[in-house]
Amino acid sequence: MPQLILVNPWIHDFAAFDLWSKPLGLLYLASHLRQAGFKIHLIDCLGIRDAGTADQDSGRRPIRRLYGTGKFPRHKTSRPLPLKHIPRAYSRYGISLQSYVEEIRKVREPAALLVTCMMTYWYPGVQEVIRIFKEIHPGVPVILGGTYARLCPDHALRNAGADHVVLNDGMEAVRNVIEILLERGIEAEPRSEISEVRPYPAFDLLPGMEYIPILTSTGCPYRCAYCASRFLYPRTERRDPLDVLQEILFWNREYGISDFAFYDDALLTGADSHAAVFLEEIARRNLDIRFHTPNALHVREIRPEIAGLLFRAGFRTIRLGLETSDILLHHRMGDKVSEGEFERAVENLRSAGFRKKDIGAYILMGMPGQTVESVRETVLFSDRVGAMPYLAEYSPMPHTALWEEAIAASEYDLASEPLYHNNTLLPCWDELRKAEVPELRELVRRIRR
Ligand code: B12
Ligand code: SF4
Repeated sequence: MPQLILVNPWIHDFAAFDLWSKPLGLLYLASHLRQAGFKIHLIDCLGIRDAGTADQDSGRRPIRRLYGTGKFPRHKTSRPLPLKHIPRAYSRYGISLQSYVEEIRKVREPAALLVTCMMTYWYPGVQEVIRIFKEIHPGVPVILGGTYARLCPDHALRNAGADHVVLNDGMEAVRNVIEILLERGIEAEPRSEISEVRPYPAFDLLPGMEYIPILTSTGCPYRCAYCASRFLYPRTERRDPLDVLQEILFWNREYGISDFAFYDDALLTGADSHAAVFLEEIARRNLDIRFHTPNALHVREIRPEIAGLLFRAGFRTIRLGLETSDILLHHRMGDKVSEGEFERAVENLRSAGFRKKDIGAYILMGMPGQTVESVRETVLFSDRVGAMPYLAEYSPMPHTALWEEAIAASEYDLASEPLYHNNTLLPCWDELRKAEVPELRELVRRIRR
């Protein structure tokens, strides 16, 4: 049986935090390829359990926090050339180099290496895993897919070191991989007919799972100017709510998982025939299950009955996509929130039983044309209304409506260097505005305390 190595690479960045971060796309791919008859060896460079401490600068295990979140192990590393002038520590987050090499060596004759990458500016991790793999297994094909490849295909083709770059998602991506392997004479004996029905993602390949990310739909009906959702998933597709229910029950029953994080772009859209159906069933069963929404919920969808259901079903971490309280700016960015809607959503959540500390509001900072004052006002507004402010720094991306404006506003060459999409750089703000960021952060810290 041909064996494939699937890798979730390290993160090379100024900062990284494990906010229910798992390579869900790669794990779906793993299940499909298993079904197609391949043996899978999965290496999660961001795995915590097998991380070891060999490379960890402090020599200690990373601190873990509530509900499965926490720090990654980290090893300080030199900044890539385009970031040399940034006076900040840069690290490789994840398992040690030695652990990765050992994992790669475990497979004597891999048929291919498959690599994912979520952020456009995380490609140095991709380069590193591919470089090391090619040293150990020269001549074995390497296939790259995921968000970085899809948003920056030319850059990926030229720089990642992969032999093939797959630009599709879902079943198309699976077919592309099988075709590439067939062209190379690598064929497997399918376990069953490759079905269009999604098998569950292969979390069984990640030992010691503390939580499970769930994807119940793809796409989003909104069109925010700063977001790539429309490009990545032009159509909204929803899974059968009873299938979602079965998946949640399966992980809870078979693996004892209590924490679930939704990865949907639009979890609550059309809730009456979708999310409300499986959440009502979960609430009715009175299970020890907690839900988290690291990816924001839509403010507009938080009606009183939905807020009540979220509370009863066991939602613990609520994040709302407020972005800004400046209605004119909202209008320019896609009208995700209209006047009065945020107040109503928070009021509904509070009436349902959520406390202020359970409700977080994401506030976008660093958009072209956005002022520091507008961010400050939004932070104070969120506090006043009864939600904890969370600053989310803007990351400019190709294939978004704001891209051209972002390029024009930035001192960095965003178009040719994805490292400059890094939100830590606040690449679309000038030095004057950046100088006020520590004060904004301090304001947020004070409120959250
Ligand atoms: C869930 C999510 C998160 C989660 C974490 C997810 C994780 N794994 O760590 C959280 C909420 C923590 C998060 C945070 C952030 N995120 Co985010 N996130 C997403 C989201 C909504 C879904 C990603 C996902 O897992 N999808 C589900 C899986 C099934 O899809 P997939 O990974 O794309 O995989 C499919 C294909 O790509 C392909 N595929 C994948 N891998 C491979 C490999 C091979 C070999 C092949 C053939 C195919 C293939 O097949 C898969 C199956 O269909 C995307 C938007 C989107 N709709 O994609 C944004 C997105 C990736 N995030 C984005 C941003 C901006 C952020 C933040 C910077 C936000 C902020 N300002 O704070 C932070 C940064 C996080 C950090 N520094 O650690 C941007 C990307 C920015 C960039 N420059 O690349 C996106 C695109 C959203 C947007 N605004 O447009 N995010
Ligand atoms: S609502 Fe969220 S996912 Fe949808 S387009 Fe706007 S930012 Fe993207």
